[in-house]
Amino acid sequence: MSLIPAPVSCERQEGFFAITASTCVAAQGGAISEASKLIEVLEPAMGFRLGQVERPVDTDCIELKIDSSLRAGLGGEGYELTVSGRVVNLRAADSAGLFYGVQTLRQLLPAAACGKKKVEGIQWTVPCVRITDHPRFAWRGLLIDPARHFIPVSDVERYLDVMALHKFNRLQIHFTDDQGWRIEIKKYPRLTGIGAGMDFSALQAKDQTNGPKAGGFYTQDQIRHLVRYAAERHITIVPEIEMPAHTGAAIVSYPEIGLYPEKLNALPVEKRWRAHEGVLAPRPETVLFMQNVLTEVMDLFPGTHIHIGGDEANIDHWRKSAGMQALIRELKLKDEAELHSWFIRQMDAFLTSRGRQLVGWDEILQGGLAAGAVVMSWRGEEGGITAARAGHDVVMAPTSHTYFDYYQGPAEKEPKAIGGLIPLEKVYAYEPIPSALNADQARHVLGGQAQLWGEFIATQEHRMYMTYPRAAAMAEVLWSPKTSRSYDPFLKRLTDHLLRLKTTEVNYRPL
Ligand code: TNX
Repeated sequence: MSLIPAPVSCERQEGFFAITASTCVAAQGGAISEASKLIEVLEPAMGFRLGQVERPVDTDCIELKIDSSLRAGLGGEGYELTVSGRVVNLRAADSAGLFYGVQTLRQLLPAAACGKKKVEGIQWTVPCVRITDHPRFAWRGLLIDPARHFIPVSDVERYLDVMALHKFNRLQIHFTDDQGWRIEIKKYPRLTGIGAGMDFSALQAKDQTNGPKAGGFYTQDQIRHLVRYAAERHITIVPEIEMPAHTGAAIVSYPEIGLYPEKLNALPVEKRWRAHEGVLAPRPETVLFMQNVLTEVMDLFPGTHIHIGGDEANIDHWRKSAGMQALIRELKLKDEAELHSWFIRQMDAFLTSRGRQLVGWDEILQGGLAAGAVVMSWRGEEGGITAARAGHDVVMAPTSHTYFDYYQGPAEKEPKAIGGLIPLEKVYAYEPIPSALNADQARHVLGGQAQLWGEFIATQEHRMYMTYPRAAAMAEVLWSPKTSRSYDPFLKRLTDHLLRLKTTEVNYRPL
């Protein structure tokens, strides 16, 4: 029984339950769709489809049941799983809890159950257990970066599949950056017409790409499909649209939102990539442009949180621009830093008035924020601490422990990475609640997220190699009780867990 992430409590009992072609899955109401998913996910490896029924029977039956009385103790994502020799009982207050209970059930089966091909001659047994489980944190995230290297839809689907097995519930997608704009916006077709076509990363630094071309984008239909696909796995996709910096691809496509439209418009597209200054000119027209983009983004993504980036703005470019200096005076602001926070607040007010919550990297803290904004702390813990003390919700994502684009072993033995060193053990040791926070402030820590920035990652194989097994460690950091965290027992469980990843055809980094 090598469960990852480890459950809150698990008692092993005598005996086994065996799943055979005659086992039925019983569910009613809100449990029905989760029962169907269970049947679906077991079918490829087992080679048979379990029958779905309404009423449970007292033998050879897996019952999934919504029980709202569990909410007080377990929340919507928690569950109780009891396996006896005759029946399996899975109960949760919500469908999310049933889904996570099913993931645990999959892990209780032989590793072969995770595979996509039929396996013969195997007994599909589940050890008898009593498990009570619920997550420590509400935000259990990973980030992928199709802006730097485009990620085909089917690869995003596989990424979501494996996330689900680890009980992650947020996937942030970094759709836009200097190197590419990857999301169709109907009002501004050149964003993808031009901004998605260039293999800018190859232009910029040849050694950053070693695979297929970086170009490509998601149509709105593909986005809707991915949102639905993720939701079926109880994962919310958090879209990230970068501003006011990391916006090169947008500026090349629409020079009028940048600092020097006259200069850029005079150049052919290919030449613009090197001539633009990569930061927006936050004139009223530009604010409107980005708000129009966000309107379409909100239509596509039903989740509360919309990420607007906000990091690494080189405001020196504003200092040197006569137009931006005039804008600062016109808006009665003090300097470039105030212009940055003024711009973020425009977006904040816009999203808030439409019932959404802005999320941004910790640079958005400078200059004050609306109460609803969520801060993602990446330059260490400081941003998270300041934000939580000021009453903002925070997601911890520090470069020290959660940057999965960093090396995970000695550089000479690893594929080329951006730098750094974050081995498995370091990820496992991460504590998302900064010790500087008191209990009240700590409640603002929604959870944590690991970042797989894509500058150096061009293929799905490499993506999986960088993600696993570190994401298995991160999953446990974010789900399991702090008190049960212990590295050596985790490593033992991980050895078994890697068999599951192997049958799932995940190209994880060997221990
Ligand atoms: C910093 S983290 C960035 C990304 C890069 C990453 C590389 C953050 C908010 N900005 O744009 O891809 O470092 O590690």
